[in-house]
Amino acid sequence: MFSLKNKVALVTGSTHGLGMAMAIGLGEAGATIVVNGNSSQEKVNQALDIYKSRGIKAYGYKFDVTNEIEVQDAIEKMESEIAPIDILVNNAGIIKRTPLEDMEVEDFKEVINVDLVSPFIVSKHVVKGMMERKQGKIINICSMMSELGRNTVGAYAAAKGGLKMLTRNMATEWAKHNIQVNGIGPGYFATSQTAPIRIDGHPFNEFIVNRTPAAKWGDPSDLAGAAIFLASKASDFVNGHILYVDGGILATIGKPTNEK
Ligand code: GCO
Repeated sequence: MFSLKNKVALVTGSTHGLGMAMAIGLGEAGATIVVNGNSSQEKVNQALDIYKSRGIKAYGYKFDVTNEIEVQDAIEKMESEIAPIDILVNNAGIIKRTPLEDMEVEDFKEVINVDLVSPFIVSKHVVKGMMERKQGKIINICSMMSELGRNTVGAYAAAKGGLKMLTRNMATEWAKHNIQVNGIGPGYFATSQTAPIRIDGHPFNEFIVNRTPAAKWGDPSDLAGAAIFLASKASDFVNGHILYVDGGILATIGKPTNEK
């Protein structure tokens, strides 16, 4: 039920971090992984070496998920060179931490463009093949900020809140084609994106450990199981669901700092 044997999974932003961790999980469940990054072909090739060192069949494509021409060309290329895309994980994303009143409009738009518009762009070009084949899995990587606000991440919260509703609308429109669209909402994970707010002694580091019932930051490998579930037959009747992998943050109002 959880096997992804003979499936092809495209994971955007999978040269490092949470994208790589989820893609490794999908690969270890049997999927062929299509790795994407936009920084450099070298980075994509370095990532391919990591996947292959773990016995995962992987191919790499450098393209900008916000550029519809590049996306369309890349998807046509990979589907002719490899095989149709069975599983799409829209993971690529950025964050800019600035108080809203100080944020440049261009910076706000860039966050919305990468974190909300690009999942629409990539999904639009992958879903047509899924509709023809009458099957497919799309997983949008949401966030705690799909549900909660936090100082300085207003653009990111707006994008991830929108991505939650885009996920539900994709599910609404495509479920009849046997395409399941769901989301994963990571809690706070130890990645390069959170490194600046995770350093020892940083007030946010202590805050998150205290705010999380599991009392720790997540390890990227903790997301693999949720990705495998939503990519596999096990979730064939799950539509429009955001699966939070957050150590319990959303289950609680938290506790006083002096309470154990
Ligand atoms: C922040 C963090 C969060 C996490 C994640 C939580 O600045 O609050 O970067 O945004 O990265 O998105 O789900």
